[in-house]
Amino acid sequence: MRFDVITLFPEMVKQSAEVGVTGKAIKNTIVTLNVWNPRDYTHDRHKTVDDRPFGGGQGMVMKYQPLHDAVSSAKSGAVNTCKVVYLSPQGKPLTQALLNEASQLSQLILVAGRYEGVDERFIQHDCDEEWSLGDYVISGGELAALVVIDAITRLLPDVLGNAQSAQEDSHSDGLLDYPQFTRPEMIDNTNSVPDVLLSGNHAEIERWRMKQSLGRTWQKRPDLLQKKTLSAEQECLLAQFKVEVD
Ligand code: 9WO
Repeated sequence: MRFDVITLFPEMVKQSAEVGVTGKAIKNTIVTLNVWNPRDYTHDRHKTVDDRPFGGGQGMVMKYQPLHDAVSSAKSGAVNTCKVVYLSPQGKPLTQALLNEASQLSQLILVAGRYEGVDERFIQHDCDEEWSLGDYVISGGELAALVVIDAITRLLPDVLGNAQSAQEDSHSDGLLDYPQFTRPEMIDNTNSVPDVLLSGNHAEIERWRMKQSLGRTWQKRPDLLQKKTLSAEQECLLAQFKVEVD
């Protein structure tokens, strides 16, 4: 899969992506990452990428033409399926389901805005979608683009060592993760690891983990539970959880 990021801070995007899981995927050529700086597509002496907003007001807006030309360059290679996405708080809330879908694309062009945003005509004419990470404002779209790249890369075949691990993640089944423990068994002279996890009974461990996932989702994110239909066994485990917390 190919990612292209339109950004005034190409080094920030490149350097961050070269760390960890995304960095490994780039090294192994499972993903390619290109960055395009709108400043390189300006034609004036001062390399102007922003201008004052029509109608007045605070701050600056990114100009149409450098953004348009940067996206055109990013589209130059031949690919099957490509989407151009602008990252902003006005976008569609990003979900695991949307990311799963996007992981099927051959190219994703992510546009990171700065200042007070971009000329609206760029969003209308040049972008296919607008995505939001959540209802908060950050200083620019770069960190959002990096989140999208990270979340999609880990879904690609052969990226995570264990082919199953991305499927087993929190949210892949619409439930929160169960609690995890590692050595030592005792902290502050208290044996605080649930006995079942030390029992070696794998069927029981699986049932306990499902019960914890259901219970924690019920406690912390009841909105997620409302969207799901539970199996008879899951209903039973959740009922047990509720009795045990009482
Ligand atoms: C800044 C600003 C300052 C004064 C008055 C109004 C203002 N609006 C903004 C603003 O929203 N700036 C954005 C910064 C412009 C687009 C890129 N920026 C951005 C993206 N901030 N937050 C995001 C973002 C992206 C995805 N998900 C969550 C937040």
